[in-house]
Amino acid sequence: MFHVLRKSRAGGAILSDVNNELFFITSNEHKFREVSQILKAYNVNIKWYKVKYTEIQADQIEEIAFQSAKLLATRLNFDFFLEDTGLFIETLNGFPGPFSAYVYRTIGNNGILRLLQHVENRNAYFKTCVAYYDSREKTIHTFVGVMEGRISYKIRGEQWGFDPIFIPKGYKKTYAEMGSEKNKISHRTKAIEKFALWYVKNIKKT
Ligand code: ITT
Repeated sequence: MFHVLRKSRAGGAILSDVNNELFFITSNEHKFREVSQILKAYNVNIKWYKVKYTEIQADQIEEIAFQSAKLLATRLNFDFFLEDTGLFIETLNGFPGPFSAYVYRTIGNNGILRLLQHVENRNAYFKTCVAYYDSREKTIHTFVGVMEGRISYKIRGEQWGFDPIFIPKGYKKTYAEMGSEKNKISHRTKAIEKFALWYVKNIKKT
């Protein structure tokens, strides 16, 4: 998806033109590691940029990612992207979804397993929405990736976030047990690959 923020100023000198750099804004080191790895295959190098900002609350992670990028675009004069991710559990009507970070911090994986105690329907999916800000065109582009799967009955593996309780469709292991194999198939990989293909075609200068 593509949104114009405001018209570009002809000839306006901007940092991204000078440096030709791409920044990934996140507070999460696991995300940064995964995304850097995925983008290597596309020859896209990124720099980690940490900045505090107030994330809006919304029902859709696409809206959260877009509004976050829009807010940061008023403060940053270079090309960047960020991403928002949620875990959506079918039997809980999509909860925690856009509230995933809060739920992880509060009840955590044990809390989710308790909510699903004696529940047979374990269907769930992860969704990531990447929002990229093009500082020259003043536009925001979004890219979505989804991975369906199910919630395990126990915590399995020691990776980050919900990885120890999520089993992707077609697999028996949790994301946490899969190690680096997660990065070949994950929700984040799908969203970042869509972004990378578009970025290499439309933006990246060699
Ligand atoms: P940002 O600074 O990039 O926003 P965050 O950790 O707050 O980092 P999100 O809001 O996108 O990121 O993530 C919501 C929650 O989902 C958060 O608690 C993560 O631990 C968890 N999460 C995100 N991606 C995940 C993944 O691939 N595997 C497991 N858990 C994940």
